[in-house]
Amino acid sequence: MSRFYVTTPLYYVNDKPHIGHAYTTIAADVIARWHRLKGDDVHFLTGTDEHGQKVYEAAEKRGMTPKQHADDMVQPFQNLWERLGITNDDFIRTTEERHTTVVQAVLVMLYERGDIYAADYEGWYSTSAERFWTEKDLVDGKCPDTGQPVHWLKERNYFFKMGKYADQLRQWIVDHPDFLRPDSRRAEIEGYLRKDVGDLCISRPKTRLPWGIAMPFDAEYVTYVWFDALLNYITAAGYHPDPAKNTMDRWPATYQIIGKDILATHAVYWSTMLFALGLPPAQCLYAHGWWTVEGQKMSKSLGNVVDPNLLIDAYGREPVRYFLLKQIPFGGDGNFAHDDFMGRFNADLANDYGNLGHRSLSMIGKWCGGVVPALDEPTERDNALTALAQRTLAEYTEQLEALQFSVAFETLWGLVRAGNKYVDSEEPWRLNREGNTARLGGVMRRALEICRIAAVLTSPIMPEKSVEMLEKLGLPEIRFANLDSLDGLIAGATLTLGEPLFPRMQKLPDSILAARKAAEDAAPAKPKKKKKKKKVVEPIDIADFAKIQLKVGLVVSAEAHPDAERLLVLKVNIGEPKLRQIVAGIASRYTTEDLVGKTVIVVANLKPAELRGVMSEGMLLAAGGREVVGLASIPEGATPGMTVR
Ligand code: ME8
Repeated sequence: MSRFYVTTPLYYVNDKPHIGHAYTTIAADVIARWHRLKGDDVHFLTGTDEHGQKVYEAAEKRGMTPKQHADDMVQPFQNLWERLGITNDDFIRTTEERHTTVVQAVLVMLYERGDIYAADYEGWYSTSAERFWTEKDLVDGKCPDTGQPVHWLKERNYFFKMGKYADQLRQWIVDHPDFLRPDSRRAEIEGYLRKDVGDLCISRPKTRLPWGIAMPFDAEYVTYVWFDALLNYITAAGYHPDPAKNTMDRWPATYQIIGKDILATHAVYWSTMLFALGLPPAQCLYAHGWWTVEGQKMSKSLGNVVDPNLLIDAYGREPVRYFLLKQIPFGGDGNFAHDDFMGRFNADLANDYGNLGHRSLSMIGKWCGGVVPALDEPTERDNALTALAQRTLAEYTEQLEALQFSVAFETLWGLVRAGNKYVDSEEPWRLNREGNTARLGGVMRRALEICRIAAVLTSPIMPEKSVEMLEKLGLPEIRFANLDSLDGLIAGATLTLGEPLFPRMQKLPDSILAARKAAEDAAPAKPKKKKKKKKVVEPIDIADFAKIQLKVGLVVSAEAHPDAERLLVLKVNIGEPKLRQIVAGIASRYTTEDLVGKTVIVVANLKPAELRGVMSEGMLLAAGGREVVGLASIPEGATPGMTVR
């Protein structure tokens, strides 16, 4: 029996959970359920992050103390996990004493050892944004977030010697290629670690933020929320820096699942904190991608935040669990649209899986007495089906255990579709007509066996539907056995036809249509465009055109702009000794991963300009206006630096 420990982030209780939170938690639940099914000793931890500025502000807005607010807001999370069938073994709140006392003990230990020290921090402080900025962050000398004035502030704070452990982390990543997944995330952190890693400010003066775990060696300060919250993964597992009080036997975690937004805090802050405690990082830190909704970023102001409760009410919890993990490869970004939901539900669940069960059961009801038929002597086609089932089990296991959920389901659906094809080509209706009962029974039995395998293998994602399917097949429970053979049912057991497992959806439920309309109505009205005077484009002569230097460029790296969602910051090789940094407004069309390795056309002699605080030394040619349709393409064989004309 192997030990398996999986964690989700601790979600902030500043607001209610949405599909993004549900996504991470469902993924962790599926992998936890899978390992339990296999008989492993599983521990699954989730919880809530209840300190910090965000929670403090949310409580203030509601006229509550932060603790009252947290006690209230933790409930929508716990209720949602119950409604989604999440089987966490523990739920930690960072305001619990089992956590706060250990965080304080860690702080004392690191302070006494010199890994935490006090120092003065100086910088531009924005009272409106309640944070420091560097000189180059400022826009016209003002706060880039709020546009309000900033003032120079010198503040004493406590720092964790993060930089001291940076080399250990660099080496760890080299020695443990499976630590940061998927690969693109490892590349991102390797890039981050190429720069100097400074020390981490881990305190906040109470005068600025009174809500947090008190610094045990200085009553004027609270602990920075990230330093506190990250420790939950071990405080919940029984860690204590005093060996006499330490009961932790679960670390390192097998999987820590997070979203890509909190990759650096986990890969860098958390790993170096663990090194300071003499502990290894998790075996795998997996940062998945980002959901948008109906093509837009989810945000309160757009009124398009999807409440998972609405989806559960309208579609049922298990199709929701399936859809979220099937729709996008785990690691990539994706878009949630109700029409896609209906399409996938009907194709995968109603047509493929549900229909294989329903049509097989109804044929057996009509022609084979409604009991599990006996197997007959296998033909070549039957043996091929068995071989496919064996391959499916092996591949499905490997893919699921690597958190490649959508790939694993695709593999399994390959078997389900093969089952439907098998029924079509064996023509049970013909066998019945011809009175070939032995073969008819054998064929239908194999179709049912595929339903059994699909039901067991999907049980981590749709457990109730699996039980329902297995009951129809005359099996009392989910058993992880005989999954590589088409001989796991009990011949003669009574079958139940009942209702189809997933009745086809004819149209979107009314509640969804109403919510979608409400979101559209709530969306801020787009400002009416002033009628622009039609620009008259004056012709230029060739000499003017010749002034523009266009070059072939190769995108070497791409990252999000720190301050503008529409923009990406690229490093482009245009055949010069130094890479060009180009800020391009193409984030609505391209992800950073799309761009690396792409050949583009660069306007190379444009005057450098600062775009939202980041210097841009050129421009890319693209089709479209503000909404980019695509980058101008370049034929194969063109190399960086080549002139374009
Ligand atoms: O960051 N798409 O909490 P948080 C996919 N308290 N996943 C999403 C998402 C989206 N649009 N939006 C949120 C915090 N998530 C800290 C973590 S851990 C010690 C402290 C998911 O409430 C995703 O897992 O902002 C992301 O990492 C997490 O919610 C952030 O939750």
